Amino acid sequence: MKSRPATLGALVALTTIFTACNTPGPSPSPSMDPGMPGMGAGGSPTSSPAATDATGGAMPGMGATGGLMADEPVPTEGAVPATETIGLQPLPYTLDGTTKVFELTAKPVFWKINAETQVTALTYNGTVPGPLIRVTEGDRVRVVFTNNLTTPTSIHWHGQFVPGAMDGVAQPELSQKPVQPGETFTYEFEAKPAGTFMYHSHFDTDTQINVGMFGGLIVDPKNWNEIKPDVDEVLYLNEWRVIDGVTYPAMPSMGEPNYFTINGKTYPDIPTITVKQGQRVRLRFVGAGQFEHPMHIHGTGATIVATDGFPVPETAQITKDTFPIHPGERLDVEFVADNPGQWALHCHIVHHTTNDDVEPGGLLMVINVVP
Ligand SMILES: [Cu+2]
Repeated sequence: MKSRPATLGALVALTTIFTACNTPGPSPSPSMDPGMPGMGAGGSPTSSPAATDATGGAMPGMGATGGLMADEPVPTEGAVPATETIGLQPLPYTLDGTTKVFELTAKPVFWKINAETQVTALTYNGTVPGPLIRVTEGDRVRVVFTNNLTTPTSIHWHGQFVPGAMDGVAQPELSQKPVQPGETFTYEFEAKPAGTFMYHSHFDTDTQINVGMFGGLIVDPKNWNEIKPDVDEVLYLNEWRVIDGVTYPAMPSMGEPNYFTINGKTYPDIPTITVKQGQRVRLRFVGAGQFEHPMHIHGTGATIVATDGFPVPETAQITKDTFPIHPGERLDVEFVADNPGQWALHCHIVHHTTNDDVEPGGLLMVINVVP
């Protein structure tokens, strides 16, 4: 095992350096040129709504655009221990005529990414990822969304062809105003096209998405019952930065994160997928964070059957054993489990298979093919 204290010490030292570099000050850095087009003094986009107090100054703990700065911890205000232990649970709905009505509430919770590690997460319905909304292409979908965070937010339906006013882009205000704390906003759209998607915040995205504000969205084609595989699993990948028990947004500007999760958990807390020999298995990879993850499967190849939800025509399908998943990207892959054994599925940026530099951890899970 690697020396944990030394590593942690180095990280803290690095944090201190980054903190010093990133503290907003009067002297503009090259990336915060006050003369840049579209930028106000201090580097704030002039078109963005500013979070201000009554005197017009930025609120404590908020950047000038209403979001956290990279070196600021996720606020713990209002957070309670999560009552659920796993995310992506199917979200029940009620019917209003033929419209499927779902309810989502944004709330901060303390979320365990493994037995020892707790993060402060901003969530939908208290889990990471948020619950799974699964509908059929052509369904009328209504989502009644309440914001119980202490900061504004919104929901974007990543990959869905929704009307402009339902697209959730609240920063800048292309689709709507941000949903303020305590407010409710209703989204409604026809589910199309079919495929693998996610929903996520589209306000202060550099912070909110990374610390849990994404959830499951699958739209099945109308003939799904005829074509569906025996096993169908969706895997949302994201990253965390936890220093001395304090959660920070995992941003490329802060260097490598130190925790990496599949569906909100690190190895060894990611549930094993058990399949019977001969079954057809679909894995749906989703890049929910902001780092690339080349996911490598042992013991088999798998065929890419859909990219970003769109089916790949059979004549264009390719089979691989390593699947680069970029931020925002979805790859659906399928294989027939013809090789019995316990097979690793892991990121091949192998640092991403550590928990705070300790291996094994992170983006590593087992597919158990039983005879
Ligand atoms: Cu990775």
